[in-house]
Amino acid sequence: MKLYYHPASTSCRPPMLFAAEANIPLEYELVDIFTGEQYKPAFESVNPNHLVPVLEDGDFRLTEASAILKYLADKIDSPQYPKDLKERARVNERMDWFNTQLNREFNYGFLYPQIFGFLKRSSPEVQDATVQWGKERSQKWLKVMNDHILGPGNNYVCGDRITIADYLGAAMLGVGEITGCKFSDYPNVCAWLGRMKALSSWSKVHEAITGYAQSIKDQPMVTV
Ligand SMILES: N[C@@H](CCC(=O)N[C@@H](CS)C(=O)NCC(=O)O)C(=O)O
Repeated sequence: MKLYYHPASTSCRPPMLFAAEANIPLEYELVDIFTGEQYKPAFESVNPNHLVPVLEDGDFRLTEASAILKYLADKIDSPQYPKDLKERARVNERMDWFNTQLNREFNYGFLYPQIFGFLKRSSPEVQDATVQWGKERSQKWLKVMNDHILGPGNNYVCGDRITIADYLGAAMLGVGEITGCKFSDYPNVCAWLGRMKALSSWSKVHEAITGYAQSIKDQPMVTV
């Protein structure tokens, strides 16, 4: 199987981390999204959304990090995507929540406008309002995560065992950690992120984004 990817991409890290931890051999094909390779005809024919990741398994192509994680887990019959109806529904619920609540407001609404030039808003007023709004919304979701999703009996987001939902969520929050968020008001979130960072492949998979964060470390950042 082949994964079209970019190492600095938050959406690529979950399948990369899961594949590394589960010893799933993947051929990696770099798509340089910083130079616009995703818009060139060669990649457009692979994914007309112009986005990575894309998984290729023979003549089957799959986009969306969440769907790719589920496919990889099922392909190897992984207990990290349980078969039991309710357990699986819980994993799906958490993954949808990460994609549609946390990622949208924590990354796209709060961090990315601060760290990626092309997402900076057009005036300082709009930028400040965007970041403030994103921060407030992120705090809401982090509190839900801290108080209701994680905690005693829930070392991971679906209970006491790691699932593919943890891979998705940890990559999304990992960007914050790397850019200076301490999450100190959310001790359960900190402890969970610590458990995820202890995975043996974590550092390698996060090398590129850690390097990027290092390059902007003197830039002022609003954090949580
Ligand atoms: N919903 C997609 C989002 C993928 C995505 O946003 N990929 C970004 C990198 S993290 C990308 O390829 N961006 C290129 C661009 O916007 O031109 C998923 O979960 O896989």
